[in-house]
Amino acid sequence: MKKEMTMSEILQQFEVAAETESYGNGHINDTYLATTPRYILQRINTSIFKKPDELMSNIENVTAFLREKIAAAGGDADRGTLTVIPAKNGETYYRLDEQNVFRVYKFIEGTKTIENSKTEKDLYEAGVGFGHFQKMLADFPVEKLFETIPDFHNTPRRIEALKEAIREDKAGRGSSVKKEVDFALENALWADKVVKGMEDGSIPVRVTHNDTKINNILFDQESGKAVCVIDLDTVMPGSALYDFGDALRMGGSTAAEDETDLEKVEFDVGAFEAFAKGYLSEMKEALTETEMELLPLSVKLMTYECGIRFLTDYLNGDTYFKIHREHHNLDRARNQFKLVEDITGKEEILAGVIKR
Ligand code: ADP
Ligand code: GN1
Ligand code: MG
Repeated sequence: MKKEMTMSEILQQFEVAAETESYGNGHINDTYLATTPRYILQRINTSIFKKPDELMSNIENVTAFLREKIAAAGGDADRGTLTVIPAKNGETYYRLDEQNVFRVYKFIEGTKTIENSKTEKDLYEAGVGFGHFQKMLADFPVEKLFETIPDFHNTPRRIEALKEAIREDKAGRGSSVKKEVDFALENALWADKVVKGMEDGSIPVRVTHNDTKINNILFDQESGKAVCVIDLDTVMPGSALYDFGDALRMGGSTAAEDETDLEKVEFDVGAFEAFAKGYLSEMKEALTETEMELLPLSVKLMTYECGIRFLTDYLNGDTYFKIHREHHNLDRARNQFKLVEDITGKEEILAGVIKR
């Protein structure tokens, strides 16, 4: 930090008096738990989210919109969506300096996140949770949203970024990842499918979450039902296919995203079926025929895209995703590419599941 301030002093800017400890397993922001009473304090990653005011405006608008919807349906809005605690200065965040921008949320009690070990019931509930989230936002005024990360799921642009990273080879790692680079480029052929469809109008543009990892949903500790979709930093115009595919990228894998024993990394058809059942119980009426058909492909696409993002970051010297060991991003990329191969072999089975 340029200026020095303890986390407790930061919290005082939100009129919260509490101690803090590090919390959660996110790859992007620094998350702290404020104890007694409990709040979530986050340092927004401003090298990724360059305009925190626009980011927080999105979150304020989306949560206010969801709050009304949930209350109108007789639900508990304090649990069903995030509550932003404003800072003393009246803003929704506190800026200490350019690198240190903080926000506080109410801690949603009685919930848990699921990292790796997940059951079919968890996946069904996650499908309901993300599907319901998307359904509630169907009539959100899209013109109110800022694009917090431009071209976030523009897969062809992600491939261009990979090519640039290969050319620049900033970290001198290019020669060690030839196999992975070849795999990425050989598979680039089908990767523009969703982006093209959105451009030519055959795939509708919707308000989507865009980061539907299973640990971005809070489940009720007792009933296991989805309570709240969190990590709203990337809520932007997008495709329903992004949210469906991204959730199964992690939710459908038999192993963790960074498992290095690739024998253990497979795509679980049962998990796919369970998630799809939950998701379609909310979204079946809203989806077009084209979207339905592309559900299996979306899983392969989002897994592939994430793999090339990890590989690109590895080539760039690990500047985007947090890493916890040497070659972590390369391990993640290899893992995602193994999953892509496995999904490719199962595409017909997945299409059969959706038909049923
Ligand atoms: P990142 O963008 O780094 O992934 P998240 O917003 O997903 O950060 O938060 C990281 C973790 O903190 C979540 O996976 C969840 O476990 C926990 N968390 C975040 N917000 C809340 C909240 N309001 N109540 C309870 N837990 C939360
Ligand atoms: C990041 O923030 P987190 O950990 O929920 C990333 C996602 C990736 C994911 C891979 C803003 O998600 O796009 O799919 O890591 N979020 C951002 O695990 O880039
Ligand atoms: Mg997260």
